[in-house]
Amino acid sequence: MNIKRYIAKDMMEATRRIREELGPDAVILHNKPIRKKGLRRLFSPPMVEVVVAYEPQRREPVVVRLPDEAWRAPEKPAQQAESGREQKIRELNGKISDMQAMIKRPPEAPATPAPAIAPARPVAALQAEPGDADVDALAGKLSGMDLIEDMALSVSRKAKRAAKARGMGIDEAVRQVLADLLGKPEPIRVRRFERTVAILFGPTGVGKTTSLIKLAAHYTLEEKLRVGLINTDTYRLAAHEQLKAYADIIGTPLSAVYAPEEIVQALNEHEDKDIVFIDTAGKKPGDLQHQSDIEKLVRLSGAGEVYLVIAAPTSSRACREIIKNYNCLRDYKLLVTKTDETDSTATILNAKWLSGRPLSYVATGQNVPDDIQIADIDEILRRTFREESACLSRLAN
Ligand SMILES: Nc1nc2c(ncn2[C@@H]2O[C@H](COP(=O)(O)OP(=O)(O)OP(=O)(O)O)[C@@H](O)[C@H]2O)c(=O)[nH]1
Ligand SMILES: [Mg+2]
Repeated sequence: MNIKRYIAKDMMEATRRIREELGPDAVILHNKPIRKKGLRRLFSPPMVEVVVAYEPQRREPVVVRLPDEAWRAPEKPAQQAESGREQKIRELNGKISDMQAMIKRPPEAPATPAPAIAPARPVAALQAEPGDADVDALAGKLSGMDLIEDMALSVSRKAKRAAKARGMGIDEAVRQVLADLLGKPEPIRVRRFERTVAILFGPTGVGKTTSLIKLAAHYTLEEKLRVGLINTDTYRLAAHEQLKAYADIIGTPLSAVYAPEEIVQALNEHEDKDIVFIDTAGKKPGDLQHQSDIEKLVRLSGAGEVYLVIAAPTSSRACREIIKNYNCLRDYKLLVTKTDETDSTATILNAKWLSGRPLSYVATGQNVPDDIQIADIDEILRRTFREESACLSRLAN
């Protein structure tokens, strides 16, 4: 890894030069405003110093170009011409695969937690009350679906009690207990006479940027609101390029923030907007600097809408760690992505149980802007029961 220092008139010029000379994988280590020394400082504008790390073999200029075809609409007869919205959506979808190729993660960045379905724990390990064999068995089934064990046990006990008290089948009782646990989803609350600021956090690669752009596209194209975007993930140049390309297609202005303190100025640039979405870099577990940046971003932005993004194919163990890592966020909602990649609803239930925070959206695929929806509790329950309905029904007798 080599280090190089750049002096430029502003951050935009610096990032352009860095990208041209070192390619998209260069990592900005540090930036600060500087001034010339002595009297000359009075007559010259402030400059910016940027220190960059890069892999030497990547010193060849790398100019990232997207294939022209991704931008070009297929030729159609006049009577079949697409509406502006359809064309934008199609362009967005066409762009996604190019963006993915463009974003090269630094090697140390951990991949999305692998889907891991834990084997069912022995029933004895669940420490159920003695003699309550039905509860034991039910809790065993639920934890076999990779539900957190204490949740599995609590749900089983409550369901058993409810089934007895109300004379209902155990599957119906479990359904009701889980519905209570999931609660009512809380999507973005757009204030009528006030700007709404929404910020998304989450581990690397879970779909923060994609979800943010889906929501931004929805509010711009469907709701016709004035939307602004702010990117704080400016260490990876390609990440900014990703968001910039999306923003250009939707037609929303994008600001870049290089230190949490700059968020105030960036928000001022979007004073006239109805909603401002703030994208953030993925957090690696135990990264204390990142934790402090998160706290600063929330405090300085005054964001009323804070989202923790988690991917559905996340094991219960990883889910527990993620919720713990983000306990610096006091008030947030859960946004679960990649539900199309697994049949399991365990992450939705686990994250809800561990955090106690409301669910907001689920993302169901890579298509922008369509593959996101407000969490549908009935659908989540249907999917949960599709998995284990046979087992639960047997316990009813
Ligand atoms: N299958 C599926 N893929 C998704 C979904 N949401 C995002 N992705 C894909 O997940 C990958 C990462 O998405 P990003 O939006 O860049 O993730 P991120 O959290 O912003 O990543 P970092 O900024 O690198 O931390 C991309 O390939 C997306 O297309 C989803 O709901 N389903
Ligand atoms: Mg991102």
